[in-house]
Amino acid sequence: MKHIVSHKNPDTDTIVAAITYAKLLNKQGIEAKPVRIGVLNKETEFLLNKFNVESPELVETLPEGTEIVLVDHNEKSQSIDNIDELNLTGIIDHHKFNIQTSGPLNIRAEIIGSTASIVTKLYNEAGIEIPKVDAQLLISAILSDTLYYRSPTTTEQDRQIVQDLNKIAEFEDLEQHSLDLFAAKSNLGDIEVEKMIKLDYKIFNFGGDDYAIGVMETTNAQYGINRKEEILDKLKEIKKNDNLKGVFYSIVDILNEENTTMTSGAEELELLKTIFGAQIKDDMAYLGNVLSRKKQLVPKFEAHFN
Ligand SMILES: [Mn+2]
Repeated sequence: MKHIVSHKNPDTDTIVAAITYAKLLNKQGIEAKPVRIGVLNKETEFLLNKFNVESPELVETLPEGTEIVLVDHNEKSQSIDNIDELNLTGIIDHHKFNIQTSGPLNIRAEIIGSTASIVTKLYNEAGIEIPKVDAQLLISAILSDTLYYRSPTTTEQDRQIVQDLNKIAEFEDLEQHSLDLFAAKSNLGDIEVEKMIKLDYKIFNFGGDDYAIGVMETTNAQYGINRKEEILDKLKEIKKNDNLKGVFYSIVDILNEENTTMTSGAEELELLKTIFGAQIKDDMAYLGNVLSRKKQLVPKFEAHFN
């Protein structure tokens, strides 16, 4: 049984890719099931409830030798804890690659806005009809990962795939659906601050040191900014406890396309000024129209440190 593994701090794209890719394999007569290694975010929870889809099973580790395929990630630090004991046979992803494997594997990687777009192409290449609910999920993941085409990671293919999928999914108003998803994601209630920071959070090695970058994509940036004091305290604490060189937390205002970033200290703030020409005010860095960690934040950090 192949286990389709979504990434840590899962987002809608990785969960939808795991569910729909496992189903595609099932339709091809291959035993497969999706798994997740973290709590669903509010957006994904809303989506699965709306279309009455079961959440992938939550696991911490898998039995030694289990065959796995990674979706929407390829770095071990973002994957299941005992990955080195498992039989990794495939990766479907749209991120930069940073993995060393002990055996050969099937890799499908593209420069495209979402892993869900790639899974749609795999369905089409296999000549297998996409069930309506899967078309609904795939569209949702593409709209989510591209921030309704606002992210610079968006490609013409993503738009075309959504148009084609919508012949099956039949959303009357795609933009309204994206707003519903973003509203669900933005509704954080009184979530504990560390959980909030780590909802969408990745560790990167820049120039030999580990840095963490958390992102809050939201239609209600004020919610995050109002919690500034506790966020700043927590970022310092995480830096110390998790042995990081720096922690960044970007509040991405999806509708106004603005990035406000908080950091674990003054040095990190200074770094943002150097790398991004950020304006610093009230202990926060204003980065302007920087919406994508993958395409805008990480490459600039790497260029700076290398
Ligand atoms: Mn993705």
